[in-house]
Amino acid sequence: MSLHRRGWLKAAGAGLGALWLAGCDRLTRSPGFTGVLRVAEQWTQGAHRLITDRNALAKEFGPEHISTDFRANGTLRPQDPGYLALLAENFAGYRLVVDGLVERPLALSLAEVRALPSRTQITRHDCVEGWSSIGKWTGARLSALLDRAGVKPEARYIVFHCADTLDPFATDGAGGYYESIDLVDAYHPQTILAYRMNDATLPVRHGAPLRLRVERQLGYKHAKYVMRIEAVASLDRIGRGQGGFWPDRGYEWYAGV
Ligand SMILES: Nc1nc2c(c(=O)[nH]1)N[C@H]1C(S)=C(S)[C@@H](COP(=O)(O)O)O[C@H]1N2
Ligand SMILES: [Mo]
Repeated sequence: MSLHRRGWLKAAGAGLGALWLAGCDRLTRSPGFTGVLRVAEQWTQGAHRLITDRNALAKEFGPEHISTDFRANGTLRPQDPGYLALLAENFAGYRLVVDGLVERPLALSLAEVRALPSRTQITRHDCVEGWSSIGKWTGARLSALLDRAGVKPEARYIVFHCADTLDPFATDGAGGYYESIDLVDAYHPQTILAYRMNDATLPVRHGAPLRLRVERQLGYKHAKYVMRIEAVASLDRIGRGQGGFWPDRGYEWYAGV
């Protein structure tokens, strides 16, 4: 399942390269072949670098670098009645739904989310609009949540459905914020569902009660106000089919930093 997939991804660069080289070993003495081999080697090294770089950690900072005024962007306070009702009772009735292509669909209270294995990290948030802020985040590891639900082998993406309608004028029902990531980012150690920011409860403007941190990508991938997490095989039938509110409006789906 997901673990196999991750193992495969890690092994892929080295494994494919090794197989290729072993199979071609006898040919290396034929003079005309070494050039071809060198090209192949460069290609597999390139592929290896691409794959392993996806697993590398984003830079982390010391506490002295935390921004005194972390900017907020996009929705700052959802006006959706369902969200306002949850907020009014301090999210006592909030349940994080995990469904789609999973063995065990979940509906977890915030206390249950906080009880999952967690991670704290000080990272820089880069918005596509040209500003950056450094903040300290604590949250549940998405990998732990997904392992609890049991991601089915046919799942390829994890979708985050948010509470806020960012475009109330969308007539096709695609005005709600959502985002999606692949399983490499979903299982990345710094990918967390944050419930604390700078050692305090996550404020509403930054996505209370839960917001995604996916540190290898730009700000718009970091879904705030996460209500539901869905494992899917294809993004085609979600929103307008491009994998996110902003990707549906022309932004890149993969926004590496
Ligand atoms: N639900 C939701 N998530 C969102 C947005 C939004 O409008 N709604 N804006 C995105 C953008 S463009 C950025 S830069 C970050 C901003 O996070 P911040 O408000 O904590 O700085 O949230 C992202 N996630
Ligand atoms: Mo952004």
